[in-house]
Amino acid sequence: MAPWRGLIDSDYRPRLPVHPGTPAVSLHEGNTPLLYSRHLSGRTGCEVWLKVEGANPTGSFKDRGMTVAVSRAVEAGAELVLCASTGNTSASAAAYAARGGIASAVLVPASGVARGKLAQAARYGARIVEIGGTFDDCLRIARALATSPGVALVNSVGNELRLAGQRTVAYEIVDALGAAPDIHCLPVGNGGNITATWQGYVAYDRGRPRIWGFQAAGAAPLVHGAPVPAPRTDATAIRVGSPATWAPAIAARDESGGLIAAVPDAEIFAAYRELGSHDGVFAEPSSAAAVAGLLARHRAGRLSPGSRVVVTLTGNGLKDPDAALRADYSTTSADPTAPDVARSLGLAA
Ligand code: AN7
Repeated sequence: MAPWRGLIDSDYRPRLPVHPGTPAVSLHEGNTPLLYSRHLSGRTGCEVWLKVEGANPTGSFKDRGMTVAVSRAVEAGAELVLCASTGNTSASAAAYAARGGIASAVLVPASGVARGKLAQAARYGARIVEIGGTFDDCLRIARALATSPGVALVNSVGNELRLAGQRTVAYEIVDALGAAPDIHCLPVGNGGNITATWQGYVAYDRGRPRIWGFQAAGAAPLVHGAPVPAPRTDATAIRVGSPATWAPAIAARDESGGLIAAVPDAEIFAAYRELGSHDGVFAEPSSAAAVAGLLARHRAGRLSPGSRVVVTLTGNGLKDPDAALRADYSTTSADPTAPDVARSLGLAA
């Protein structure tokens, strides 16, 4: 079998907005695992699959769009890749800019970016600007600066390059399952991913799932139908009060016969723990919002038994170690002797 070389050099290339001369700036993103979840299937009476986007090179789904956006930025002679971010976009943009040999600058809210994501942006060499405001403030400023010469804004809002790359997640799922699932669950922040995922199924034309999007209850503008000035949730990736891709996200919901619903943080973090301890998949809290939403629909009797469901786990749990260690876990200590360790583990001597 030929080795995987990333999305631009894959069979999906004809579906991506690249030219013969576009340099492929790639970290071999895509081709992520689609794992059957015995635990969630058992709990819901459905067939539940996990699309593990945390297995991408920078640990989130953002790499799918970033390979396209940065390849085209390099082709166009850009000197600086710029983005606003709740964390994952900044990690991805900085990595692909480094790979493409150009500089990057990331605008992030001064509080609320998970530490692993900041660590990534730092090590990929981004100029990091911490802004005393929300993600929505960062995006407003990034858009204002995007007209400067040599700057390539790589946020997904209105960015066909990013969306085209992110559509590939649907192609991979259809290719793996042989058809579209009945339901596709995913977390929703700024609205780009729900838009691209839906458009991907439509473009691939082998069935259309209902799209079920989930926002954190304290940051659920698409559910309320109005912006949330001070969005609140510990799932920081989706702490967005004014989604820039608003209308297309609503269109994805409505055209698919789906929904966008809110899930409280307590349920998000319960699902977060459950995924790790029952499925061996460590996803970040925002990703777990999609699992929490699926379980809530099941509890409410709104999930038809036997449905085939795919859940996008958008980001890797390692990105947010503080969240991981805030959730309950156990350690015991022992002296450096086998008998004492046996005692602390309750093993027979
Ligand atoms: C793990 O990094 O917006 O609805 O700036 O990192 O397309 O915004 C991240 C979003 C879900 C929501 N899960 O996707 C950013 C950023 C994770 C994320 C979302 C994000 P969108």
